[in-house]
Amino acid sequence: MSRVTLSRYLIEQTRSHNTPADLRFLIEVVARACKEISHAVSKGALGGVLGSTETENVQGEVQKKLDVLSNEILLEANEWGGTLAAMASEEMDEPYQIPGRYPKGAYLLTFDPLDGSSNIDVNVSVGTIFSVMRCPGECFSQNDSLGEEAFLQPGTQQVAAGYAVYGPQTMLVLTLGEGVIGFTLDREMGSFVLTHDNIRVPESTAEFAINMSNQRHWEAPVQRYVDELLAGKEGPLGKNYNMRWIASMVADVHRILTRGGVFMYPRDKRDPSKPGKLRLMYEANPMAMIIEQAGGVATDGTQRILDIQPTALHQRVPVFLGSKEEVDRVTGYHNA
Ligand code: AHM
Ligand code: MG
Repeated sequence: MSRVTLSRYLIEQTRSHNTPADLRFLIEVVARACKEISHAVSKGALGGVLGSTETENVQGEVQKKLDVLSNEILLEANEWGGTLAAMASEEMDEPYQIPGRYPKGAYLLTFDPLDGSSNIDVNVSVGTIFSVMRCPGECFSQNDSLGEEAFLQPGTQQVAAGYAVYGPQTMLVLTLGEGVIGFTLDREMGSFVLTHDNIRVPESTAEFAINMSNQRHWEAPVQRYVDELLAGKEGPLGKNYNMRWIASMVADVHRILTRGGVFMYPRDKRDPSKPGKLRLMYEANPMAMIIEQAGGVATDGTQRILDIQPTALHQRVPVFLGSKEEVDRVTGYHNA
């Protein structure tokens, strides 16, 4: 059977599912940028790209050289194609405006250019997460610069979401709102090849992912749930659970899409101004769309992540996602 590349898959989608041609082009360009980031990440010390810059991002976090480089790669790849009204990145304070010399388009692109970047220097998987929405109304036809309001749409409005994971293999996982598929980068050919059709998250699981070092800061429902997981067969859940924490959301979510599991980054009591660590627009929403499209569940502990009305571009939210049985249970404990 001939190999189905990302380009071919997207062209077939355009024909059979009326995926608009400009959305197809946009996804192709994002994928091309991910190939470039994959290449830079894989060079490591040989490319002089490891280590930190002197700067901090808007979240007050130290930026890695590869955070900055990946951000630039995504901006440069996507600014000229005429598909976008604006972009927003975890690494930038304000929305990025399409330069006046290029045409504008109907979509908004948000991304975390290099998620899990604390893992870069230790050669552990990192990734790029992205989300596509429509620019509301005819906002792309205005000459003015776009403010963050255009981006403040609930995750249900996403028309596409995906991530690239830069691990032993580079993979691109994508949803256009009708299931989830995965492509593996063939480095010799330079193309993403369809390798994972119709990815599904198993409903039940015996594996969980959480940063246990924060345990003393968690709220009561999470304390209760994790106590029960740790109690194993002798506890109320009646089975033994295994734990994994990669500290790259992309890699943890990829494992859950592959063999099930529950991922948690709860709110904790350290800093009331930070309700969780992960960002709604760059991490939680795209991953929630992917997980739901694969049959899993994603909540902030009390409600569906995709229903949250964003109030700020860089808003943080608690995240519980993965196998339905477990996410429903921990969400139920919050709502009890
Ligand atoms: P980043 O976008 O600055 O890399 O932060 C997000 C990452 C996630 O990939 C991961 O799940 C989490 O932070 C790990 O946090 P911690 O270091 O607290 O374990
Ligand atoms: Mg990041």
